[in-house]
Formats: sequence, C-alpha cells, structure tokens
Amino acid sequence: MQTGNGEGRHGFEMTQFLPTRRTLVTGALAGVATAAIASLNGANAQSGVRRARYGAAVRADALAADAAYAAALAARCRLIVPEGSLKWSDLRPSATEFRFTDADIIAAFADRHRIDLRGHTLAWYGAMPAWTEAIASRAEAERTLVHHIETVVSRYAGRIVSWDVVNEAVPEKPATVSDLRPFAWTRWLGADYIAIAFRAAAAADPNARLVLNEYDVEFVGARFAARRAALLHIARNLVERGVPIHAIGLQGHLLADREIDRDGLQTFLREVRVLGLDVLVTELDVIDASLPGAIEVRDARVAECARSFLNTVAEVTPPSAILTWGISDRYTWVPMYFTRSDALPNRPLPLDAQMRPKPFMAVLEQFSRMAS
Ligand code: 9MR
Repeated sequence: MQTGNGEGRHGFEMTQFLPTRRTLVTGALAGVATAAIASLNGANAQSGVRRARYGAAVRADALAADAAYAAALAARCRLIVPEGSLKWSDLRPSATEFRFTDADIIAAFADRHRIDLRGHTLAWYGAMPAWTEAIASRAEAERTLVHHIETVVSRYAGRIVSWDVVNEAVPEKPATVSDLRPFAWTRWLGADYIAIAFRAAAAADPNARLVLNEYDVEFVGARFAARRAALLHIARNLVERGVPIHAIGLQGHLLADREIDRDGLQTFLREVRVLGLDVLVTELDVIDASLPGAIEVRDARVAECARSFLNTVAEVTPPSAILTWGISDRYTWVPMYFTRSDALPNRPLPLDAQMRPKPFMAVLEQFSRMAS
C-alpha cells in the first residue's frame, strides 16, 4: 500500500508556507476576509507546510463555451476533476458503449495547461444508468463493474493521478457501522463491491492514488457521528484485508448553519492516519441557503465556515489536495437543492459569477498552493 503525499505528474514539492504576492493582494482586496484569515497563520505554523494543491471540479460544456471560466481554472488550479463527465451516467449510454468525448475535452485542457487530473467516480449509487437495473446475477455484476473500471482507468492511466473509486458508500443515516447504501452493486455483490472496485482500479493503474470519498462527516450530531463510524469501518476493513486504498476524500459540502464537530472530526482523522491513509478535501463548497442575503456578510460567513473546516482538518493532517466543487458561482450544483427563500443567487464558491475572488479564495490561498 502506498501512503504519502499524493504527488502528481506535474510535480509536487513540499513547500514551506510563505504568503505569495497573490495572497497578499487578494487578501487586501477582500477586506472582509481579514478577520477570517487572521488566525490562519496559526494553522499553517502548526502543520509546518502548506502541502495541499488547489483544484476544482470542471464542467466540459462550460469549458468549451466560456473563456473567462477556462482562464480562471488555468490561472488557479494545479488539479482539476470532471464534475460529471467520468460518471457512469455520462460515460455509459448502454452496456456496450463508452462515450469519452467530454472527459477527453477536460483531459486535453489539463494537458495543455500542465494541470493534474483527478477522476470521479467509479462506483456511485447516484449516477447509475437505468440499464444496470437489468443485471441479473452476481457474476454479471462483477464482470460489468470490473470491465468498466478496467476500461476507464486504463484509458487515463498515467494522466489521472487519483481516483474517487467508491463514492458515498455510507447511507444517509446508517443504523449500524456496516450499513451500506443499497444499489445495483450491493444488491449483487454486497460489501464486496468496494474491494472489487479498488482492486480493479489498482490493477488498471498501479500508480493512481485510490480514494474512498464521502460527505456529511464534519458536523455536530448523532447522524454525522454514525456516518464517520461507518466510513471508518469500511476503510479499516479494506486496509486490514490488504485492499489497495490510499486516502479518504472528505467532500466538504459545508452546511453554513451547522457547527463543525471539532473533536469528532479530529478523532476520526487521527484514526484515518493510524490506518496509514492520506486525506483529501475533494468537493468543498459552502451551502449558503440559510445565511443572510447581504453579500459582504454572506461572503464573510462562507469564508469563515471554510476556514473553520480546513483548520480543523489541517491541525491533524494537512490534506494533500483541496478541491472546490466548481470554481465560480456561475457554475454550481447548489441551487439544484438549496435555493434561497429570498431568491438571491447562491454564492458557495471562491470566485463570484463574474470570476472575481471572494474572501473564500483568500482562505484557500492560505491553505493550499495554486497554479502560479
Ligand atoms: O455537481 C454535480 C451535479 O452537476 C450533478 O448533476 C450531480 C449528479 O451527477 O452530481 C453533482 O456532484 C455530486 C458529486 O458527484 C458527489 N457528491 C455530491 C455532489 C453534489 O451533489
């Protein structure tokens, strides 16, 4: 099993924390972020290094159509991950076809700008095409899952440096630690689908970093504690059986009205480190539906929420990557589920809809290394 820093194709040096010119300029411009970032030097002093590379989830259609969006990604990201283009729903119109057009657009952009790629995701209940419901046996399920992973991972071997192999295996509200979210793979393969997926990914690209990705593990409350316990149970099981897994991905879709469970999350992260696993923040954004409408107040609260989360993580284990789920409020999934009652547009991401940096970006600059 590999552990370590998650270095990518385009280099990964351990850099001592030093504020960059951009950090200072943006920090000054941001103004309202000053309070939010004031305590960050403490976090970085504690962790000693700012090892996380910054990245963002990318939409292929927007990349092709929107030059300002493409420029913002190229200017800031050391890593990108397709937001949808590598999901089964997007790649697999039928049991016999693969459609790589959109994923290839994003991969070509990454190559052109010397940005590393992450892959999302090889097994996820949320993106199963309808045809998988017709799978009729354990053998067929295993064959289908393994064939998909072999085909997709080997196509991008050496280019996708890390994969969210299994996404959201834990049910919304697990009753026991071994509860799994039901879908086609659990129906036929039970809990084995997880090890099967990790082993197939490792066989297809032995150098890729393999990640178990999960959401809603950060907050105070019994449901979140149960989710941490269930996630740890899966990870421990894999490590004890020698299944190749390298990291836990904390999605980090932060609910602005919930308190981060500092003790609970840090205890969990220490356990993750004991297992020899790395930690990434894979889908960070701040769900602002409950926050006041006033933009300066809202943006400051969003930045503070992200800071509090990243600080809690970095004190135990500086993540090897921090990716936001999108880079600009122009393209975000948040209004699909969390529209505001005042009908104002959501502002969950580090750049606003005009690609201007918000206080959230200043926080990210304190915790991670950007493209330049
Ligand atoms: O942001 C993604 C959205 O555009 C898609 O419609 C949706 C379904 O594929 O998935 C969203 O991304 C999710 C990610 O894949 C897994 N974690 C939660 C993300 C937000 O819902």
